[in-house]
Amino acid sequence: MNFRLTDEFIGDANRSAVALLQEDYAHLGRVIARRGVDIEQLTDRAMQLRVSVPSWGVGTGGTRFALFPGVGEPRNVFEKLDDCEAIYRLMRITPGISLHIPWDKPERPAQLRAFAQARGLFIDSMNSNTFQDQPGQALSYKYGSLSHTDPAVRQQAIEHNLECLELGQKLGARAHTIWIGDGSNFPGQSHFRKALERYIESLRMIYAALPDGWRLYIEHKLYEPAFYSTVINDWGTSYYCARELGEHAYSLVDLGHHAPNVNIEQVVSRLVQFGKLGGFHFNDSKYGDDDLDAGSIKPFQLFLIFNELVDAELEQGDAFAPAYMLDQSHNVTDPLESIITSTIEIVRAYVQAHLVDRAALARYQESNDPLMALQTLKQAFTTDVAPILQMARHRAGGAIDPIATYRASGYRSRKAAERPAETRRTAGIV
Ligand code: RM4
Ligand code: RM4
Ligand code: MN
Ligand code: MN
Repeated sequence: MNFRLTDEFIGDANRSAVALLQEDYAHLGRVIARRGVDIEQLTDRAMQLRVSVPSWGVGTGGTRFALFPGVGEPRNVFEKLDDCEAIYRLMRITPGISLHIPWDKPERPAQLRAFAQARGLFIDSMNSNTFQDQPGQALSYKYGSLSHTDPAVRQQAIEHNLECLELGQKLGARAHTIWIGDGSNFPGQSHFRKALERYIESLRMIYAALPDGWRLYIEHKLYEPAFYSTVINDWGTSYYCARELGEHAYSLVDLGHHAPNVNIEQVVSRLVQFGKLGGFHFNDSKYGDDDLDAGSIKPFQLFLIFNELVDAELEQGDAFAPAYMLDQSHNVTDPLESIITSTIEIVRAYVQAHLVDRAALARYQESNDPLMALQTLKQAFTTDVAPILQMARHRAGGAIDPIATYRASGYRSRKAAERPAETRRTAGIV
């Protein structure tokens, strides 16, 4: 027994919403036509965007104080993919899945690959984990992994990453993301330069084994779990490492991994300019690496980031292909609902960024008219593009109102019956 969301159910749910959608869509089409924008082009773009879902985001996450699991939580990677399928059916732009190893390590990779394929999904990226010790592991990562002072620990961490690459090849993945928890808690504890040298030396070994056509993403983070310093603390360090390694290494920007008030859109612009923007871990935050839902706290920032991305996309065309991935921890919501609404916010920001009158913006920038430059951005940001997002989903076979459709399906209570709770699951960020 495995309840699945069907196309028929979604089609039925859409039926009652189509008439109003068409009205709203036609009206919005007229509004933006006045600005010289063709709504059909925006809808096409919304349909073509792809956002990857993290396998670890479909289970309830936890804080360092507690984890309050929900009902019907996925207990293994197959059940996580079942949940990803439900998201995909409703959204239609989320077929790519990021896996975390060893949390998602399959016994038979070919079986997992086929399981994903049968659900319209594919594994697009791998993530290594050297920030925890696993049962039976020979050496501890308590004092670091790829940058550890002991070469034997570094070797163990390198081998884990090599294993991820090998497994990823069997699963059909095309990218590998490395985030390490390495750093220090006290001044003097670690020699900054030596630690970074050791990290780069380890990364060279991993990069040398990167399969053809793959990308390596280096993810920085300024603090946590190390609270005084981290080895890959900021985008500059990440950029330097990516450049040292070679053309297939890129920087990955997790929105929650910066100090408060950092101008992330400018960081994005710099990485674009230097040809090293690999992709994103989207989420939102108020204070630190809060892993809240994308667009829930600072929607204008998300828009400004997409403003940079769309600017680059229009200039570089298909050559510009950063990976748009989510990385969130859902503590108080149904994780599927959070992933769905976060995906909607990402598409919203993307479509709004395409609404920016770039010729006018360039003129205001050249003539030093800050007020009108901001107004040009604000005009796009304040346009309600919901009918475009709804129409894009509808045309792709997804849900006009994904949350209402998901709730009406009874998916969560069906899973609660199918998946009796276990005391501790592998899903979720703790
Ligand atoms: C909280 C707070 C409380 C303490 C818990 C464990 O952050 O500081 O006082 O009891 O941690
Ligand atoms: C980290 C980082 C990584 C993610 C882990 C679970 O903070 O964001 O991307 O793999 O959490
Ligand atoms: Mn991340
Ligand atoms: Mn994070």
